[in-house]
Parts: sequence; structure tokens; C-alpha cells
Amino acid sequence: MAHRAGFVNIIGLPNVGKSTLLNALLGERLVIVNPKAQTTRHRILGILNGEDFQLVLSDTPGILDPQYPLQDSMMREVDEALKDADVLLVMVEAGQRPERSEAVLERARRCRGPMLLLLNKIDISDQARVAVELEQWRTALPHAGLLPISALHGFNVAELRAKLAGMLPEHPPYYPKDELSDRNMRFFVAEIIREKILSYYQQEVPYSTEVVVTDFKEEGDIVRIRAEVIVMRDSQKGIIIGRGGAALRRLGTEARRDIERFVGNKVFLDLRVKVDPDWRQDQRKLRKYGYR
Ligand SMILES: Nc1nc2c(ncn2[C@@H]2O[C@H](COP(=O)(O)OP(=O)(O)OP(=O)(O)O)[C@@H](O)[C@H]2O)c(=O)[nH]1
Ligand SMILES: [Mg+2]
Repeated sequence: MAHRAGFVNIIGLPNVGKSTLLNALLGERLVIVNPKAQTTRHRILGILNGEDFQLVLSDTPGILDPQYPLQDSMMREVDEALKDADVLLVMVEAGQRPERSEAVLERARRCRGPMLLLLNKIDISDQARVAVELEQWRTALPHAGLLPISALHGFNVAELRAKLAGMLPEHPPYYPKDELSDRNMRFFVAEIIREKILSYYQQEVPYSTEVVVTDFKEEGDIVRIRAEVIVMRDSQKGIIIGRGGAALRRLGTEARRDIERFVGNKVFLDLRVKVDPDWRQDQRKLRKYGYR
């Protein structure tokens, strides 16, 4: 049988559940998920391999009106994902209003290829409302197929996976068939630490923070990891560390647990906090941290 492969790219407003869906389709906790908006900052590939197909899924940052260069870079990654999609997944959430979704609709309308509109989080809605909202989305985006889902609870996820595999063009695999992502272990470790920062710190702190893994060494049955938490200002460094270092210790302990699950090994995690003044406004610094 012929092999099918293609790019399936997920776009949507912040916090609608794009990363949750990527993980659900893969059946793995690969990308970070958080109740706070702007969790995802990069386009990240998650590769789902079957005997005769390869679905190259892209998670992308939530679409927003950029206010500083880091967010400009995030929106460039979204626009990249619009260009190479074999199938575009436009995700919205229950209760979201089409008239407040121009930023995502405008991008979706630019794409001519196959497209599915996914109405996510139907677990917090009811059947009558879902039916009404699907009708509104049909009017807003007439050439998209529609599917109500719950990425969190797995409702219609297997159906979506099967549907996507059937929509792929005939093509040899783009990546080795045992690969799960285009990103390496260091990247995902840094992301896990960043996810804990989103969970434990408030207001601007998580949005002013970057994490860089500077050392990753496997030594027998332990992985030694050194990571830097980069903030924009001295005051933020103080907040990350906390009184007597308590906040940083909690961050380290919680992050280590998740990293151990991810790498499948015991982990020794050494976290340092560094100030890199106004890094998220500075093109040169952004490039250093892997932003385009
Ligand atoms: N009730 C419910 N919550 C969901 C569902 N899918 C995702 N969520 C929650 O929505 C929040 C945001 O999920 P993410 O997957 O991080 O959303 P995202 O679209 O990737 O967000 P950004 O990366 O910030 O753009 C998390 O708290 C998820 O648990 C769902 O089907 N039902
Ligand atoms: Mg995300």
C-alpha cells in the first residue's frame, strides 16, 4: 500500500487547547500545557508514525496582537505554519465568538487547502449550545469541515486521528519513522521548567522568563542537568528565588519530578537564575535563545 505523509498544523487563539490536542493525538505528554495563555512560544513538531502513514503535527503559539519582539517572533512561527499545511486545523473553544476571532479567521481564510475547524472543550458546554456554535462557525468559515472535540477528555480524538491519516497525500515519510519531534531533549526539559514557572509565578514574571539548559549529562542511572532561568530585571530574579531561596527550591523540586518522568530516569537538577536585561525586546538576544 502507498505511504501517506503530510503536515497537519494547528492554529488558534491563546489557551484554546492546541497543545493539549497535540499531546492527545500523539498519546504522549510531549509539549507543555498550562491554564495561563501564551504557554507555547515556538512552532513544535510532534510526529505520529503509523505503518503506512506519517502525520507531522505542528503545535503553534496562540495568535495575538504582538506587543514586543518576542511576540513578533511567535506570530512569525504561526505564519510559517500556514504556508506548509497539508491540512490546517483551526481550533476554537466552546463559548468563543466568531466576531471576536478575526485574528484566527483571517489567517484561516488565507489558506486554500483542506481545513478542519475543531470546536474544543465541548465538555464544558452542552449539546444544544454546541449545535448552535457549530452553525456559527460554519457561517464564519464555510470551506472548513467541522468537528466538536474535547482534547482534554479524548472525545472525538481517535476519530480525528483516523480522519487526518485519510486526508494525507501520498508521500514518503519526511522524518525517520522512529522520530517523535524535531526538538531535542534539552528543549523539552527547558519547556518543563518554563511550565512550572507559568504555574508558580504571577503576572509578568512568567512572560519575562526564558529557560536554557546549559548542561545535560547521562551518568549511569542519573541525568545531571544544569539550567539557567533568565529574567529581564533584578526584581524578577528576587521573585524567582523567593525568601531564603524557598521559591526556587520548590520550582526545582516540581520541575525535577516532571523531567524524571519525561526522561525515564533519575535527575539531578541544578537551577541558576540570571538577569539578561530586557532580553525579550532585543532581536540579537532573541536569536541567541532560539527565536527567529
Ligand atoms: N475543559 C477543557 N479544558 C481543556 C480542554 N483542552 C484543553 N483544556 C485546558 O485549556 C488550558 C489551555 O490548554 P493548552 O493546551 O495549553 O492551550 P494552547 O491553545 O496550547 O495555549 P497557548 O499555547 O497558550 O496558546 C489548559 O488548562 C488545558 O487543560 C478540553 O477539551 N476541555
Ligand atoms: Mg500551547
